[in-house]
Amino acid sequence: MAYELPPLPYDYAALEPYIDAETMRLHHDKHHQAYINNVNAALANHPHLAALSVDDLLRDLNKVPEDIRTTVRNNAGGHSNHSGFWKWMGPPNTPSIGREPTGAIANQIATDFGDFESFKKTFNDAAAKQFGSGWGWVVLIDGKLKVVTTPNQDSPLSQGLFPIFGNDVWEHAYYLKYQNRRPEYLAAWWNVVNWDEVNRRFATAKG
Ligand code: MN3
Repeated sequence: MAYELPPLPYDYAALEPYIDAETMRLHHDKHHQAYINNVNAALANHPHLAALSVDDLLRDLNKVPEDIRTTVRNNAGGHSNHSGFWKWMGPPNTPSIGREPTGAIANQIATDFGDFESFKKTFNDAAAKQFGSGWGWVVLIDGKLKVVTTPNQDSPLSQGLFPIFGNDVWEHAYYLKYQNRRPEYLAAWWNVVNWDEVNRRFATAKG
């Protein structure tokens, strides 16, 4: 069963003014679709691997034959990362989107970072410093929230970590609107974080 592009759970323009419609259209319809096409092509002759969920594939890349491992790491990673990304964002100025975190994640942020501002600063600093393309992530390590980054489309799943949420700092995620101003994009992005979805994933991370 080949992987398929999940529909965006909102309109292309829904994240305006923080993320523009044209960026969303290209990012979802072209970039995400390309990762899916590439991983499907790589797995075309490996039905036992293609039968796995994309996340299970990423949890153990050693089971992927060496000649396609880098292609799978990059493109299955791209598929998994973006599938989560669309869902942990949502239209600003609607309940549980943007503003302050809610629920269990709010308490965990307060415990581990003191307050939301310190947490955001830690995340934004790490993501701003990620050299070239990559992602900033929030994961749980030994019961504490940690901010980590990965290069390219590497998934935290391949390091045994569950990505609670994260932000895409590839230029394709922000260049049309923010050009080279990655820190401005990072600051604006918090306005579209879907805290209900983050709380669902936080519960999964806790197991
Ligand atoms: Mn992207």
